Amino acid sequence: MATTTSTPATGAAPAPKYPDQVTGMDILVRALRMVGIDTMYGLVGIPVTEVAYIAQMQGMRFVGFRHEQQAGMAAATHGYLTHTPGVLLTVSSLGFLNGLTATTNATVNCYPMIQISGSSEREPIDLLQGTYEGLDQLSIAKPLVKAAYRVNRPEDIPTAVVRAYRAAISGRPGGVYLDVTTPTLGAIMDATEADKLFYSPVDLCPAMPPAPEAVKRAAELIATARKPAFIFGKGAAYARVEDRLKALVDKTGIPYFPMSMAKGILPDDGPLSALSCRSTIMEESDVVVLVGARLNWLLSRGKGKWSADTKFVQLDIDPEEIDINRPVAAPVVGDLASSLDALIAALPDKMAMDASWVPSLQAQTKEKNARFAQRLEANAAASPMNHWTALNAIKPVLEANPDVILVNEGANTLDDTRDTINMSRPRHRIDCATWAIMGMGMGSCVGAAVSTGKSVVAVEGDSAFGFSGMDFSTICRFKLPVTVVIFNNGGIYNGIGVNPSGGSDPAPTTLDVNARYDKLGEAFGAKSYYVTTPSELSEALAEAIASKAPAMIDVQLGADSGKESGHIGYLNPAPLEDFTV
Ligand code: ADP
Ligand code: TZD
Ligand code: MG
Repeated sequence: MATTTSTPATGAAPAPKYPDQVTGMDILVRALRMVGIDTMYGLVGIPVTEVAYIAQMQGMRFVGFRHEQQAGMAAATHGYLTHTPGVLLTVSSLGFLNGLTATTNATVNCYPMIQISGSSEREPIDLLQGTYEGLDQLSIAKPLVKAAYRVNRPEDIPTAVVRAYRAAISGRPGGVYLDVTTPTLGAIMDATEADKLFYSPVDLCPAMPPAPEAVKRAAELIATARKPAFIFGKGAAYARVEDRLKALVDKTGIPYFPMSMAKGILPDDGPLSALSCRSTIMEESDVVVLVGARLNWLLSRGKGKWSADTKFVQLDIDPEEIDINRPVAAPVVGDLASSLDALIAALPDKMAMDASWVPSLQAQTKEKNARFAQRLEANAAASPMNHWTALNAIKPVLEANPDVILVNEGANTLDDTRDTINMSRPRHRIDCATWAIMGMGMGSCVGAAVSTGKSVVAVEGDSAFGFSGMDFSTICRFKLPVTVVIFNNGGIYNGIGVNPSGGSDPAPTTLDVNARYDKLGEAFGAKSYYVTTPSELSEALAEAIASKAPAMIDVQLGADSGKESGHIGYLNPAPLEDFTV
């Protein structure tokens, strides 16, 4: 087999004689296309620039970013929304590391993606001889991702791509790292030899049905429960099981509570939605069925308000997830589609549920909703606007556009938006999720718009936006139907922090309440708005969504809007009220 695996130390790499010869880069792109990858997100430079050009040449979309982390967030979102791994392409060293933050975050969130990074030739890396962008990337990636591989020969590329794909998507999905060395990318092979390397892999995401006895155990527990509840997580949204969940809820009449990104799997305002009854479920439910949701910090790890008597049923693909914080009485390990089919079939037509359980949750929902509406109403005309004023203006516009995907990050901006905006469709809410990270905004907008073709609205805290703001330019260059709404209260949590030394440096939480983010939108040619009243905001948002073009809305809030850490201030090590005026 005619391969050239070394690159000359100086001068250009040898060029293949097309069509008789191909390079590792040609093989890589073709292998990706063979498993169905149609889009690559990334940021190019040595040694992967040609990979992106070849991708475009071969009919694949390449979405180039300003920062690798955001390209990675886009790939992760693509994976989550399409059930196909998103692909991120990075250069070596810092480009790799920048992207790795997103691949790690994808792993934590169970989003399938593959980061493909060029890396320098091995020998001088291993002997620490100071090669161009030399870094032992594979070793760094390994502990942070679901799987990591290196390809050292062009003829191994198709196998490596299939393995990366399988690792990303099968079982619990996650981020996969594929290290491709510069000599491998540049290696030249005979085209006819290369042709023999490709194959169509069979059943890339196999069903993993649960054990019948596990289903029976779960069905019996659910059927005999007096105050049961379902908790839907983003694993259920990802698994695309909304029809099965509807059938399950219809059959049992059991109420459901959605985690943040599971909002809309079934309508938030449906008759059996217990969205406002989280505490009651924790305190009173005798049987709680976790469906693609982990009993992690977002559910108080099964402690705190949770009744010690609550029994858990857990439907998850990962057996290691069972019992992590509380004993699970009935684990159902399998893919959700198979598990739900089996569970629905195993459940009797009649449940032992207390006749008063659902009506009591419905009454509570009504009362909570009325109180919430009162709060919105009380703030509706506040001037300057606060988070609630702005959300009251946004709510009717977004709820009238249920097919718009909502991207959301910040502290108060996250918590208050999640609580205010009802969702009615699955996979239409993407947020900072399991790690509560800032810096998923612009990348997620791009990934959502590119992978679905739908319009996207991002509601961003001014701090949160700062982490990814430059990639608003990517939204503009690709002319995506994305509206970015920035809640500018001038800071992390708010803009009224005081430097306790009395010096003139800003407080740690203070940003710039007078910043004009709309001018940033203008800089990249987006339709941009600066709004100071609720009516200006709702008109701007409606117009921006209707335009199906990039738009930026700078929402001027008062600097005093928002409290430290939003709804999770209790996690701070000590109260900091003294530092806030
Ligand atoms: P949330 O933050 O919404 O509570 P998590 O990310 O904590 O959701 O939990 C998602 C869970 O879903 C993970 O434990 C993951 O293993 C599981 N999961 C992901 N995909 C599937 C699937 N296809 N079938 C079953 N479980 C899945
Ligand atoms: N860095 C990263 C990567 N993730 C984080 N979560 C933080 C820092 C800490 N942090 C939060 O947890 S929320 C937040 C930061 C910096 C920003 C909150 O300010 P905001 O929203 O302007 O985005 P509000 O509306 O002012 O609360
Ligand atoms: Mg802020």
